[in-house]
Amino acid sequence: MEPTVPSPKAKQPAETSPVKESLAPARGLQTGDHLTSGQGVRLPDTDHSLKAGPRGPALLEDFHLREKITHFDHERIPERVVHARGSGAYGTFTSYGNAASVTKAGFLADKDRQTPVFVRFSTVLGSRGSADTVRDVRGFATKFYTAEGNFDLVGNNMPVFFIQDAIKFPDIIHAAKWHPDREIPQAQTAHDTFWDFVSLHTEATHHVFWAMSDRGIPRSYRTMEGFGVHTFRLVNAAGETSLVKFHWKPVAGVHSQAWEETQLTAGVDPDFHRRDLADSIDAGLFYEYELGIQVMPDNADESFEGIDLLDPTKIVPEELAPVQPIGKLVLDRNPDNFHAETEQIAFHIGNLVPGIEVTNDPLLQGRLFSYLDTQLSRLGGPNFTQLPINRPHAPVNDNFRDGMHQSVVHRGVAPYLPNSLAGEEGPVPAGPENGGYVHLPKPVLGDKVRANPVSFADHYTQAALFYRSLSPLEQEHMAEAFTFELSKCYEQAIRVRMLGVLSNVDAELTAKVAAGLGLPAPEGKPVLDVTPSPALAQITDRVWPVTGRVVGVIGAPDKETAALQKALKAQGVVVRVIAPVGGEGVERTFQTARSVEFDAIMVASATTDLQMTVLLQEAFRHGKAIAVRGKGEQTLINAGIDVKAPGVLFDPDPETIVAALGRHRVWERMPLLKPQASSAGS
Ligand code: HDE
Repeated sequence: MEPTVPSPKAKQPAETSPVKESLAPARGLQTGDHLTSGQGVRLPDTDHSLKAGPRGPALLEDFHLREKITHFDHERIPERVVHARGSGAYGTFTSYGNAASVTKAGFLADKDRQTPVFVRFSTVLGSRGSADTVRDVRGFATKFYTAEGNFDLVGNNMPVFFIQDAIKFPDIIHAAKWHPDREIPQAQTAHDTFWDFVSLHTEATHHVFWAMSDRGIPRSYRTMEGFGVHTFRLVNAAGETSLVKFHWKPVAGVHSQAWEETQLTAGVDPDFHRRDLADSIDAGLFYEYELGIQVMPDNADESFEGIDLLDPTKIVPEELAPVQPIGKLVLDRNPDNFHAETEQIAFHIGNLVPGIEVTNDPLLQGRLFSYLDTQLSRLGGPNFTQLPINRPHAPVNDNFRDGMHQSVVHRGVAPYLPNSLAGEEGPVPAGPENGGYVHLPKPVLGDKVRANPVSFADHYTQAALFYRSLSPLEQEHMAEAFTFELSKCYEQAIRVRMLGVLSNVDAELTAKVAAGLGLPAPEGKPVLDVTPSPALAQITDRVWPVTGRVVGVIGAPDKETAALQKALKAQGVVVRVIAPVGGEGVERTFQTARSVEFDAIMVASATTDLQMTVLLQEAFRHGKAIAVRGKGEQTLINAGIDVKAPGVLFDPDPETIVAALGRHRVWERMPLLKPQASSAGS
């Protein structure tokens, strides 16, 4: 055998390398590099934990470490693709019983029937960590754990939607969320892609009007309406049907933040709404709403007073079909664990009970697919219905088997139907006599096409109806909101196109927004005849309950101020003392307090502190009542505040403060704060 001669190539590497290893320039992995086996990143020598030997066990042997770290590595689940940011609470729904005439659903039909619920409120656009107070639609999703199974009313705080057809949902959401290149902006619509889409897609107009109104910036979840948006079909015990829209009416009324307040709050307390919900429940100041329904006859063309009830961009004005209260919801218990309850709750509008049916609204039909589907990736498989927060309170017996995270140990050998082996244990399909859900038979007529009916075509009349139903101040706010948002666009063409859309709704609004943008107002074809719906205005003379409203008291309270505070607390008002430094009974210091946390201020001592000056100026500008006691007047004068202005209350009794809080803001003061036209050029 020939002796093996080592090849010259194999001998060479170390010696012939032109650069000594220690001198090689450091180069991390770069895009385009491929890792081959054995070519890894070398760990630094100081990483003792990874080594076997006297200093510690090898990584694979240390199962404590491995289990702990492995679990930690997987603590996160995907956030919701929309409505990622939210918070929730448990409560009880009590039925008034008057809905029995329209539905056989026991939780609505039986007088005084109490049903446990979980409600999750949310914003739509922002990620889980985004601020609560951004301008956005709010979700208002309720899971009723009824004796007949779960019913989910997955609504919003606005009664209409951007689109009429489910296939457009990814488009509107892609356009409204961040730009995909930089992932900005977070949680807001003030950017090009949103306005590009809605200006090209005019069926969004009515909804955009709601989003730009004060409804887009609620004061708290306590002060929001909720809407089922779609029309549902209710069926009573006699099998009679009606078309119905669901409404949540807040007992505290509908109130909003001022736009400037929302922006400050996003920095001062990004958890503002979440905190208010949790703190209020802890303090026994529960959130309350009435559930109401608008009932319309179930006619052949599914329309009412010329309004197509299957069009989710349309409302039925309350003046045409009054909202009839059918029950009351009280939210009175905070979850114990955010992840297990608020994050893992899975709503699905297909969670229906006998007596409540869906309609052929094309948006609603699309949702029936999406809500189950999305949970598969969010909650990791089909058994999310077994999670405690999602489990119905009614018994479940079905042939669903196996799958990831199956926690039920099913017995029996025959999970199929028909079978002759399961005997008593069943299950068998339940008929109506056993409370089973049986879909109402409905004839289907006409051609199947991908097109909207002609009755969906009017995109402007109801936008005008909404705008013209608002109080003048709300109209002003809407003009400011449009101006702000469009000013944030980079593309002039988008602004111009959106002005074109506005001009087909209302000339006055278009003129205001155009003036703000420094652009000519197009003439368009504004809606001429429309009957306003006063029920849509939120700034009215009505005085609302003050439960959970917050009054900040500047200065250590004297005896009389303390008595005043006690009287306010007795009415459910939260009183927070703001003092120069912390101490007994002090909840905010001059350094930590900001005006946005309070609905009214009481000034009980004299100070020239700069932060208090800013706080008072903001409170004054945002129309908050300011009560003055003792040397407090000097503090206002120091802050340059007109002590004779409306809503500056000297030595008020508790009733005067409650009355001011009950109107939410001192509306009379707001127009006085506007720059006067005559002084504009001076
Ligand atoms: Fe949703 N929506 N949606 N939506 N929606 C979701 O479901 C969807 C629509 C609403 O607190 C997702 O579990 C489609 C209208 C609320 O957990 C997803 C369409 C209304 C919540 C989804 C709509 C809503 C969601 C994301 C058009 C008001 C939060 C996570 C066809 C009536 C629920 C999830 C919660 C959540 C899809 C339209 C309200 C992806 C496809 C209209 C309040 O399934």
